[in-house]
Amino acid sequence: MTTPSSSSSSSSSSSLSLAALDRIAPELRPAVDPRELRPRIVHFGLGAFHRAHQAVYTENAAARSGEPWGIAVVAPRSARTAAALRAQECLYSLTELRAADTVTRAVGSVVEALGMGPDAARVDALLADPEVSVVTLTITEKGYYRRPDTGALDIAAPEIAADLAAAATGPLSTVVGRLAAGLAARMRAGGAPVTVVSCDNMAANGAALGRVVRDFVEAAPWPDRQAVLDWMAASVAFPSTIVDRIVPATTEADLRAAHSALGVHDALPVVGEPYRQWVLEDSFTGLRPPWELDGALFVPDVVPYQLTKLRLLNGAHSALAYLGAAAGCTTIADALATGWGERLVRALCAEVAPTLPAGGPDPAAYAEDLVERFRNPGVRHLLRQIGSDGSLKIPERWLDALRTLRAAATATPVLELALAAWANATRPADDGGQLFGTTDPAAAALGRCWHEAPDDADAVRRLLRVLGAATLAGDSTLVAAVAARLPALRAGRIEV
Ligand code: CS2
Repeated sequence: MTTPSSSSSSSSSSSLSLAALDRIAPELRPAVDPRELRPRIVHFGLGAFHRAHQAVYTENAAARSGEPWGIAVVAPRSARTAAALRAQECLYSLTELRAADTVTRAVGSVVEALGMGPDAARVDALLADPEVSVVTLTITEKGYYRRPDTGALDIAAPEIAADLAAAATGPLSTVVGRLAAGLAARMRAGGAPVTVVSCDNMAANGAALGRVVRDFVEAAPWPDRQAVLDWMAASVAFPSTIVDRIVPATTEADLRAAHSALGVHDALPVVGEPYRQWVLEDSFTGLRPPWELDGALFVPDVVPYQLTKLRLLNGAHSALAYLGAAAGCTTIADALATGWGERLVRALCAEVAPTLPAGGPDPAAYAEDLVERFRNPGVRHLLRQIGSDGSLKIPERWLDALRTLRAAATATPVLELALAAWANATRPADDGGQLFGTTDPAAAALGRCWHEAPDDADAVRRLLRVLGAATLAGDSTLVAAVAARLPALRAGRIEV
């Protein structure tokens, strides 16, 4: 596969486009020519993370294999982002934020950008197309609509209930509904096998996704729903994966920097740390891109990698987010630069390490790598971004480890401090939002815990129940230990 080069240099536009690639330094051009790719992957979730992660692996896999793996990206909500990407012929740039400098280049693996609502017919056609053999998702934890207590699809959630009611005729607004309907359409169109890959930060993310999609099909008003379920059991794989790359939200300064590096305007640049990792359960059905050519690992069992990443990296991230906010920090690098930041990362990793299955990375070495990665001053990763949606992140990142440790009667001072910092950050602010500007779909319920509780311990108990953690809420020693940490946090004192 060749690198795009001078075909038509006549475009006078100053925005990124295929024609404008001629004006970009050759080493900054995509590794593939998007015109040589086909839409063989459908991706739901047009956020920065996908563009800085799976899209890069796919581009390099296509470039190195010569196979035409292109991605049709679907924006679940913002059709505007899809339109902006289309205006650039699906090109965008990625800047690697190294500690001392940056490197920018254009990425060329996206070949179609669709809005899930306005382009529903095209999305369905792609999902039914036998040439599409892989579907990937980055829709964040809240896109799955799982019940916190059972992990089943929350069919009472208004968006899911509306989609179930509309399932016979559309339009569907949730990715779970759209995907279930698309898979049903695929079965009716001949039923070529397909692999659906959740790339969100949840333990057993493949099984979690398979469960909610099946639950949707079971509850949908389709006469052939049993046939759809039977076909899914035989022909649709939901492997688990771990994706890793720190990708902060793009800022105005990033936009300007991308422009000056490329020499043309890019409305949708992304930035990320140099490090990236992708570990996938090797259980695909049908064709897949040779992502291993770009360093992805295909393994029989992802659990040791997945729990290490979730509990150490994401766990430390969330702890830094809430403790850092209480201390007045803005970014992860700020929190690492305090007197307690590095100590917190190491202490959390050491506390949680005994809960990790054998076969993953060495926790102590992993902790040192995290300190290095989190320190990177080039990465302005906002604590507010990481602290948002805490009610969905905390159970994945802290609570399973906490349950395991408490069942073994092991002390959990760091997780208690982290929980206290989260609880502190759920306090309602005067403007009606959360104290440090985080957002959360459960914000109202969390805020009510503070209004209704007579004291800190009772608030902690209620907050844990909102997380679906009834047993932990009934652990009075834990609740008292968490509550005891709150006064210092309120005063902005971090005592790791
Ligand atoms: C972060 C993750 O925002 C968050 O909650 O913890 O996005 C984290 O940066 C990635 O999982 C790193 O791979």
